[in-house]
Amino acid sequence: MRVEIELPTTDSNNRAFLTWAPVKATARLADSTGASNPTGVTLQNAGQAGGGRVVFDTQRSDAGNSELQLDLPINGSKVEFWVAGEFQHPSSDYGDAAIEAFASGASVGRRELMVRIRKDATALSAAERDRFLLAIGKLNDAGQGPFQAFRDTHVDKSRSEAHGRPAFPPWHRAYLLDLERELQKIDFRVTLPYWRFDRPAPTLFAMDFLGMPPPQRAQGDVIHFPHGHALEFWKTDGNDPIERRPRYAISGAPPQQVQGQDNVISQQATMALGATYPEFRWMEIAPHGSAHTSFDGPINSVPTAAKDPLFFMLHANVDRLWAFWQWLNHRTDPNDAASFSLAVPPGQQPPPPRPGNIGHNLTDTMWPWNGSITPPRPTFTPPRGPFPQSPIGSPPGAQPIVRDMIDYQGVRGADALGFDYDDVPFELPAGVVA
Ligand SMILES: [Cu+2]
Repeated sequence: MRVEIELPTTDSNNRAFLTWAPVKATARLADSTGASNPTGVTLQNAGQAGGGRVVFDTQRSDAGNSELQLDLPINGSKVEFWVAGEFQHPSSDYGDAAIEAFASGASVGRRELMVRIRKDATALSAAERDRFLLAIGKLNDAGQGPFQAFRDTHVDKSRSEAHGRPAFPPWHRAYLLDLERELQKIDFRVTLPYWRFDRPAPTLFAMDFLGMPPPQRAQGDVIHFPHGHALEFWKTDGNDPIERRPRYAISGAPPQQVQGQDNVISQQATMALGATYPEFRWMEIAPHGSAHTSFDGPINSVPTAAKDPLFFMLHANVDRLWAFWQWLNHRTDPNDAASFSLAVPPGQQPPPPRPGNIGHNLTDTMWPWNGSITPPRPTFTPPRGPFPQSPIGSPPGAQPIVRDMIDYQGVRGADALGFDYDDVPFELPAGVVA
């Protein structure tokens, strides 16, 4: 007897991936020798100790169990079930999570997989850290690789596509996902780690992770890496190395307030900005902008920030804060003005006029993936695009629109975008049923 388990989020090399968002999977009797009709089978979470874990349900839910009974017909037809990564139990390598099928106490099938989740950079194992660094280092390829297109996307001439306006969170969500998919082409186990800028991160700002500048300011701000480090030969814009020097004591976190003004405010204070989108997106200034300006170097200004790999970890945290806020306040319905709105944050000045607010409306395509060179879009050749498809699913499609970025977990029924954060659960909103 043999049971075959199939997941929709499987790549062409038969590797399966899960996040916290449940997917509809199937089990069937691929070999019915000795089976009765129907055959009672138990699916179990069966990964390695300390590895990724899975939960099952008979319907789409946010409350699965580590075991599920199924009756499989002897004719081999498929029986559907739902499976998700168990919250707070992500994988740290491929195959450390698995589904195992048992019949009458004997193992009759096993499906290895990965619960692939974005994690706090300070919580990565050395192997996870080095896989990420190798992948992004390879994407850069000493300045000759595809990374330059990401750097060229985030420049002064594209600033108003993504900054100071409502699409700041969705645009950066797409930008990160585009980069993450490129990293996963290099190493399918990699996800973007995030820098929790409201907490000390001594293991991130260290020689073996993001490198360090020389101890004395007079020696310059060029980041040094140990010989053999994956970012040792990092270059952008021709021949520029990474330059960066913290303006705060690196053993701590950047200050939450500077001269009575909000600076790198805590996650709690960020949530307290408000439960509506216009209130929340004001986080673009603090903590987001303040996190950037916690350093001397390219990272502290929009046109140059993406030269530094730190940018992507800083922005993964900005995106995580949005995701956390969305979960906390149930803000996943794009048609709800509290989830997305063009309104100016309360008490703030509107940005300079932009025809039709193009690029910031819910149904607008996003540059560069739309390929547009028509003003008010930037008029230079878009460095990136169309949006890369993931080997495990098609969303958000080749030309994502702003709305595609909002319900990234698909809690309202659409397909998930394929990423999740280690501390942001999947939760079905009230009134949304399977
Ligand atoms: Cu930006």
